[in-house]
Amino acid sequence: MSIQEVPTQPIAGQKPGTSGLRKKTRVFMEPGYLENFVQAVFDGIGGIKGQTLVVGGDGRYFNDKAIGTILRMAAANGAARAIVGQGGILSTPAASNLIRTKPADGGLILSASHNPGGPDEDFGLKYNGSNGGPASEGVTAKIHDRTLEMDRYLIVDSAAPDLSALGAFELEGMVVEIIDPVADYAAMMEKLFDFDAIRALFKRGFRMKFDAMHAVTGPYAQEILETRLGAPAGTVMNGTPSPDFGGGHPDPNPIWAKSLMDVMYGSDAPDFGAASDGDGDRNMIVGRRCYVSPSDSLAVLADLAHLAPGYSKGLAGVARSMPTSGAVDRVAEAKGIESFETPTGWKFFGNLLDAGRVTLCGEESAGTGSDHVREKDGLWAVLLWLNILAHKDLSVADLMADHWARYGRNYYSRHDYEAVDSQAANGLMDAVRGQLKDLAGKSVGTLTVAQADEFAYDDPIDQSHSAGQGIRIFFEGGGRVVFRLSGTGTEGATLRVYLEQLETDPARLQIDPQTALAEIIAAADALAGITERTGRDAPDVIT
Ligand code: VG1
Ligand code: CO
Repeated sequence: MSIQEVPTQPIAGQKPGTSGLRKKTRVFMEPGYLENFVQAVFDGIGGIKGQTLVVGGDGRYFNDKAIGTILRMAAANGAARAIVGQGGILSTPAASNLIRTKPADGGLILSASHNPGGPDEDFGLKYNGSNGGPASEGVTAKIHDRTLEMDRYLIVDSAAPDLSALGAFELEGMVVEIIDPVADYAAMMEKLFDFDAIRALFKRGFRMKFDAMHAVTGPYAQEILETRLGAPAGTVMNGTPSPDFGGGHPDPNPIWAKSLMDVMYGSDAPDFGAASDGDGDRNMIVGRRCYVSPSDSLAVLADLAHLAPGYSKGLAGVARSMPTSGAVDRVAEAKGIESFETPTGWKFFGNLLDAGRVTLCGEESAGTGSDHVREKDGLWAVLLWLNILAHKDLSVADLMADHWARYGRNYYSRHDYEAVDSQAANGLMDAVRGQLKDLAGKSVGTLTVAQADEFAYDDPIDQSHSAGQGIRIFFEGGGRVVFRLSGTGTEGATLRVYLEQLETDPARLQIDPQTALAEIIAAADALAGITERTGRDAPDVIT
């Protein structure tokens, strides 16, 4: 066996963010850059001798080459087995499932999620542990500490096997098992959902469009929706993964999934539309001329999940990230189950899921999932919606109207200011932070502040403390604004402004969200001086 020990030095800035390490692809391609980080992961988790690892990614540019390097390094570091999706493809939830069921000791997922792909776009890598979920903050800190003292990495000389053929191959003492990326995932979905009822729904003429956005969910959606559930051919659009996602942003929101929105708001709109992101963990839900906000989707799923066989016993509890609207809390309250508020990022749901305290979780950024894996899961959410619609026989718009009539409506929107000068963004956050302690009772425009703080979280399971997780300002009358800087961007800073207003007046449940939120939007600008500090007079993306 020929293992090379390559001397190296720490590389500045290899600090994992909300969801692993994300950088420009060209940065990842610099000699030794990927190698340094991968070795820091292996060292940071205490070595991988004798371990089984799952490896796969969303198929973006550099995915296959990076996997080759990772396999050669895993072999050199003494791993026993690597399970790899054919062609290097694995959606994030499929990878999570494989880690849990094979079982494996952990996995490396190559994706920058909803960020665009290509030589001049973004790349990313994250480590998931043996529960199938993103590394905790503690593990991430150990990996980061290790990046600061890197001195060598290990790699074998032999080339990694070609990823296109299924089967088991040997790489200098390590077995590389190349598997069908879809089969195990599709089997799990068949167990959770009433496929007969969904099949019957399609037979009755129900029409849907699923936009895979040229990303990883194409093959999964084709197999599950068209082959197993009998949806007509052509239900899946943009279904072939491409290294640059057809030149778009694989971000399932009304801006980037515009072609789907056009279909859903067009004259011959189908009953149901959905989209998923680069790595398959997010979802957008849209009915005929009825966009469902991710926070509302979470609330509806929590309310009606018991209609699916996998959740027929009801839910242990629910969790949402702090910026997500309180709509799901209202459902939890009515059902008498626990609800938790965690910082942004799926890693914070892991302990609650492992402990059996929650069954469903979600984020305003179009992530919804359950205890079936330890990642958010785009297609899972779509199938749960289909299962619910199959039983309810209602249009999405009518289902939403029923939900709001019962629970009230949490009007919601997120305004993103992208690639803002980092200093200006930090200055804005500092300025708002500086006002916090005197804000309660003050009026801002037409509103009065009820309470203001900077969100910190104490994990109820392991008591770990996470500070600085976003600034929240609550207004009298059920309004809220949250200011937070993104942890997944690769250029400057992204300011996220999350806006929410609860409405319970039955006559005011069908207003355009930007109109319903006008006072909150004005208050956010008055508090933070967004225009003045960022030089932007409008957000880059409104979702
Ligand atoms: C964003 C979202 C967050 C999500 C994260 C990873 O993070 O806001 O809710 O968990 O992306 O999602 P940030 O720090 O940019 O706000 V994904 O689909 O990249 O795995
Ligand atoms: Co994603």
